[in-house]
Amino acid sequence: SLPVSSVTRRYLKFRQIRQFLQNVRENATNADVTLSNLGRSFEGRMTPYVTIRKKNSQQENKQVVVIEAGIHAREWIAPSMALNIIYRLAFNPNNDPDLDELLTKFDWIIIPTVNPDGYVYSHRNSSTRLWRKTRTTLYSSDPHCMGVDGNRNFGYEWSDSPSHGGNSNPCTDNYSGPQGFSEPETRNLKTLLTRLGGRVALYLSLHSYGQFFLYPWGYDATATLNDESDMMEVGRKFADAMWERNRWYEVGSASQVLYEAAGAADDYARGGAGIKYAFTVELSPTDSSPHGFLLPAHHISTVVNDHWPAFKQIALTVWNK
Ligand code: ING
Ligand code: ZN
Repeated sequence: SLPVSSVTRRYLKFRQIRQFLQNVRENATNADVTLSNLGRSFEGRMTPYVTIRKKNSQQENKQVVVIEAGIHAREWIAPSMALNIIYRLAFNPNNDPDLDELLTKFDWIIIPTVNPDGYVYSHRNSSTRLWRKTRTTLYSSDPHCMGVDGNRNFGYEWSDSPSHGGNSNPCTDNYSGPQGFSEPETRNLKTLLTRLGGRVALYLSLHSYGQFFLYPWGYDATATLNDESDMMEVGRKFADAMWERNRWYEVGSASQVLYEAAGAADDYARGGAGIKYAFTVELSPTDSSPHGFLLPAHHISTVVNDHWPAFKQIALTVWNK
């Protein structure tokens, strides 16, 4: 079977991700790990997630860091980053002295593939590699027009208007779905956040690519947060930690730095679930890289090594605020 350290060397197929997570649950040395199911995807796949807690912790209502990835199928480095965070928390392979503090302060809930159907489809062959959406078949009879853009389907200020970055045409890559939370994949996340109530201190939605650290609002560039300076402060910590590794990140509101996009996960986390520190991270490579979504697997280890200090830094920053 697959050694757990393989997550730093290759992109795992969905079946291998399930095996990896089972392996982590059984063999974790540094933390207690539970493996649960977020719910089923459109095609009926279980959506695994892990809860990582300090060993033998009795405390039931700790603050939580939630990290989700893979809502967009082709952005393979995002699930890879999520799996690597799981690996580091569960095994502490580099004897990182910060881990005790990170597990004392937070429980960690990590969902590496929010859109398992899309992930499987993008692994099928080279002609489907760049698939972005889910694989819902309900809204068109044209086989080229399957799926919904999960990051346009969350039900906070949802809109399918192109003037807010959505689309009502199922044949487009940013199809918003017929209404907010029409899709099981987004409803599954909503259920988790509702159940966690006020415990979530930090919510991170992992995507690629471009090296952007983004906060709400995505739905409208004229809507601004009343606590934008707090968001910017966390973003600067992330960007400064990345700069130490020679990677330049731009920080700002999604709609102002990139483009308007109604129905994104972080807008819902903030506006619907009431989580103050909700962000989208557009991981490497940069905008100008020739690789884009097709980042070769030999880059995984440097990307995840370079990013881990920044993730640690912002978790500790939100704790202190
Ligand atoms: N980019 C994000 C997208 O969903 C984004 C950018 C995130 C915009 C959050 C607004 C809010 O289009 C990618 N690469 O998916
Ligand atoms: Zn994305």
